[in-house]
Amino acid sequence: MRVAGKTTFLKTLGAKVLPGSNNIEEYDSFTFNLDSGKKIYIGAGKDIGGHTTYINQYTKIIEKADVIFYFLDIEKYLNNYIDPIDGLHYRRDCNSRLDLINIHKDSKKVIIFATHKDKLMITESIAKSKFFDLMKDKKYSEMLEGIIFINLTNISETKSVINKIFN
Ligand SMILES: Nc1nc2c(ncn2[C@@H]2O[C@H](COP(=O)(O)OP(=O)(O)O)[C@@H](O)[C@H]2O)c(=O)[nH]1
Ligand SMILES: [Mg+2]
Repeated sequence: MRVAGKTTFLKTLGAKVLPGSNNIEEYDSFTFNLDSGKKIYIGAGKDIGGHTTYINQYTKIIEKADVIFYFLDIEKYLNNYIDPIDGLHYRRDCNSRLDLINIHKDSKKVIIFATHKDKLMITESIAKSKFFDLMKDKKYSEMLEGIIFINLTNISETKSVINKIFN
């Protein structure tokens, strides 16, 4: 999703993101060193915006990926945010992307980040149960089971989550 924290996450991983054209920024391959000593190799790529125009590239992006990371702003999701400029309904927009990922993911691992958890006015466990309740009848509800609630502006929290995911 747009402004959910994709670039923030990529930078915490260690990508050196260079500005390009059309809202697309490029980065070279790099490695992330896990606390265990293991290294994760991240291939060069593009940091594209979450704007709807990129939705038609989702299939291609998913096919090329080894692991799929999806970022949504949980505060906007739970509060049913409507964008004042384009009128997009956050939930609907988010759900249609989840559906698309679910359709094309094959056997790939999908990791879903519920970002901006620090903006919630309720506890994480209440937020989680509200979220699961909203999603319980979705075709992709199983894909959401391991959802990670996170504050991506907290670098040590993010690094610890990365270590958990890849160990
Ligand atoms: N409070 C808070 N801010 C966040 C979080 N994740 C990202 N942000 C902020 O949200 C804005 C958009 O993040 P960015 O990484 O550029 O989103 P992108 O459009 O998905 O690449 C930036 O100002 C980030 O600092 C979070 O978990 N909590
Ligand atoms: Mg970005």
